[in-house]
Amino acid sequence: MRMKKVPHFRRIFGGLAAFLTAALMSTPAFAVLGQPVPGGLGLQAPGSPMKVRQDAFFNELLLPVAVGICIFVFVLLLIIVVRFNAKANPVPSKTTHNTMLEVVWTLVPVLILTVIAVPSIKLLFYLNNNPDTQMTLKATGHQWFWSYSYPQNEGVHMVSLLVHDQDLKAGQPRLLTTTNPPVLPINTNIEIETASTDVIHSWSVPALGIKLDAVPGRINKTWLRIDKVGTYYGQCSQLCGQGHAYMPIEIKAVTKADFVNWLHQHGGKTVAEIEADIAAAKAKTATHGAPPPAKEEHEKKHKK
Ligand SMILES: [Cu+2]
Repeated sequence: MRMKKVPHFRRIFGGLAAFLTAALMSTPAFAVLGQPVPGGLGLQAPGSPMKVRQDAFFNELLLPVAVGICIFVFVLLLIIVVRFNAKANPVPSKTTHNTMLEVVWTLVPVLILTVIAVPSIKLLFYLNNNPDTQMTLKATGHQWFWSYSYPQNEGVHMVSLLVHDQDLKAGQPRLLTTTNPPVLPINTNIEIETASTDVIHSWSVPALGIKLDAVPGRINKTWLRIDKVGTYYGQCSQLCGQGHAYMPIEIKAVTKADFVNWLHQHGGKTVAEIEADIAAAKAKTATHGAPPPAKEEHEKKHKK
């Protein structure tokens, strides 16, 4: 019986290992930036420095720790099944306490969690501390779509609706494509603000490493920097009702020059241009700082 089982086991494990290796190695080859791929394993390819750091945290620390713990528990289980079954071990030990073992199995998990906590908190600080941002995008959640505005440019806003299956063009991913995606420049620190007009939604784009709840009655803020030109897709990530699956997020990341062109086409101005306007207005109104005319003079003027 035993002789027969060994090759069978080896075949299953061999096949599994070959499949995992092939799948893991082939993922980057067909990885598409900004969207999930059929049969994809692992996280989406990064398009932002925040996602690069999240990937490193997951792939270099969390995943090895999790796999190590799984293997350790699996091996312990195998030992118990083989060595301590009723046949192999007819008279079980009556031991109930072991001080050393209890100290170890309390301390080791605490140590593992501490090791994870340090880089985790560092990463949270990086993600949450807005550096100097050069522009703002505000995403507002509605049941069931997103609208966007550029607070520095009052006139520039858009409503992003789901493109239904029958209207999809070649290459447009299903349930992710929108009618009117917001455009953002690459290599720019962008403040992201979220708000909601009804229930809690969550604005999430996996390849950019961003997920921010959109809560009615308040504005949440974070920041984003995009490294690569491309189209990035995401979905509402807070169960918000019947149409939750049908409010995708699509972002077009373009070069700074293309962004300025796009902004001008939509009647908007860059932050630098707005600042120049303000400086010019300040220069023009500098003389308005003079004291108001005396009371008598003012009355004389109005009597006429
Ligand atoms: Cu939602």
